[in-house]
Amino acid sequence: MAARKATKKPNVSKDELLAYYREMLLIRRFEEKAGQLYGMGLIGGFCHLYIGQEAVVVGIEAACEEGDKRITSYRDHGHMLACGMDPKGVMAELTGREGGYSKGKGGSMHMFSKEKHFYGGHGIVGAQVPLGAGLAFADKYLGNDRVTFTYFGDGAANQGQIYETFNMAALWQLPVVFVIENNQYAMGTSLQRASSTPELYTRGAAFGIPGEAVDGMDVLAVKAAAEKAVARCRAGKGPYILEMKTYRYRGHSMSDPAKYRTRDEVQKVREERDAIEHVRELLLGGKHASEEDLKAIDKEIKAIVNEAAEFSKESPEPSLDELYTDIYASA
Ligand SMILES: Cc1ncc(C[n+]2csc(CCOP(=O)(O)OP(=O)(O)O)c2C)c(N)n1
Ligand SMILES: [Mg+2]
Repeated sequence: MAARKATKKPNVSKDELLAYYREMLLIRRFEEKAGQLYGMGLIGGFCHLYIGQEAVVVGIEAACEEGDKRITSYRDHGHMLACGMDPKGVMAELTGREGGYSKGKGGSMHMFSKEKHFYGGHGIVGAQVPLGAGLAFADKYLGNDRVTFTYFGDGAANQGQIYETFNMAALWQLPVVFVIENNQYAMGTSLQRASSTPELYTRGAAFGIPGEAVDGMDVLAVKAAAEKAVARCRAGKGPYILEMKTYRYRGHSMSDPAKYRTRDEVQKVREERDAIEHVRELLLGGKHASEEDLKAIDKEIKAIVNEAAEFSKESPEPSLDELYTDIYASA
């Protein structure tokens, strides 16, 4: 991945930059804490961290309006935090406790919030993509101008159901933005080894769905691209593809020894393209904030994350009666 092009005086306010800084930092510190709790045996099962990819979801959310929907894969903690779900409820779900979003019965990959229009959290690769088109269909049917953001990975982009979805989404001109989070790897397989065409943003061409590649490590670039895509959808012009060029710093999941890439590769991205560092430089360089201001934000975020971790340890395990609830929908 090429180093970031120098950003010329971006047209963005101090408050916006501070908000993006805070939101990305919350995701990173939350994920670091989740990694620690996993190491301590407090989180079981699978746990896929989002560290490195923060600018994607924060930039997309900056272009959303109330009522817009989002749906994603199992790498979902960042998406939940960015759309305003409570860090305590997310962390308690990770530890399998009653105070979690799915009452401790779903875990990392299965959380939802109707209030925040977050539709999961899906463990089957690509499964959320047709569901995302379905959400967009519902909005079109109801005649409102809401948009659904359907996220999936570079690995998922090679699945058959993605193309069935592209066909119907284009045919029905659905208000859906397909966000491909191209973090270069699908488990231990690099995009170069698994994909006949690495330009994933062109994958809708056969269906007449336009797309573009975006520097997914630059929150401002992500926001600008998302605003364009969303305006197009709201105007009834149908689906759009945004391929976010991003990178995950940690393994695929907590149990990944990451033998398929070198430490230098990861280190280089951290040094040259880190999304949080980028905004930090814009804040300091533009004299919008001092080192002290940023330290105070860091402290504030750590307190939120520590509070979530404490809650996730203190909340009780779900009672045995819960084995029999939430199985069938009640009319
Ligand atoms: C249908 C299906 N096949 C295989 C798997 C196993 N699996 C889990 S994640 C994954 C890789 C997906 O990679 P990508 O779409 O790039 O997303 P990322 O993990 O990088 O966010 C695979 C093969 C699965 N969960 N579901
Ligand atoms: Mg991937």
